[in-house]
Amino acid sequence: MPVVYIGIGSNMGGRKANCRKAVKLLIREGMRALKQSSMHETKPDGVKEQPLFMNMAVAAETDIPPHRLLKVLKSIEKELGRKETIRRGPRVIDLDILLYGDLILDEPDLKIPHPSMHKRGFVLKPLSEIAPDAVHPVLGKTVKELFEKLDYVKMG
Ligand code: PH2
Ligand code: MG
Ligand code: MG
Repeated sequence: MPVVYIGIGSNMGGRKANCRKAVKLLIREGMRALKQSSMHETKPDGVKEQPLFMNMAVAAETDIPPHRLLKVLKSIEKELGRKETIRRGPRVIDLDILLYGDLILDEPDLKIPHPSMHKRGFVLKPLSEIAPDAVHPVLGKTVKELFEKLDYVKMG
């Protein structure tokens, strides 16, 4: 079974509780959670005028195929109260597929690896905690290498 890495973020309401609930729901939906990072408070990237985020990452085994998994993540986001708001704006919960084994997928509705994961401290820091040796299949670099290359100061 492939190991999938999911990035989790929240900057509205009980941020830690939202992240914890999301992990529970991932398990309910058939993901076998193998590892969870700790939670990291991070400065908002993109739209700056919004509350600080809580970010974490989870490693899970699953045989749910990628598009089906995307639907599962969207339905969990909805169940936790996420509403459609501005792109990159505040959200109760955000669940993103970062890596799906060594799969490379480039479709309009789903790109794997997540197209900006290698530029984002709030993704790479928690991910490097649980999967420093996971390899980005497009860039051919480990998560640890990608994290070390980042301008870490930007992350907050
Ligand atoms: N998510 C975004 C935009 N900016 N910044 C941080 N720190 N953490 C996030 O999860 C985040 C963000 C859009 O998905
Ligand atoms: Mg996101
Ligand atoms: Mg998202």
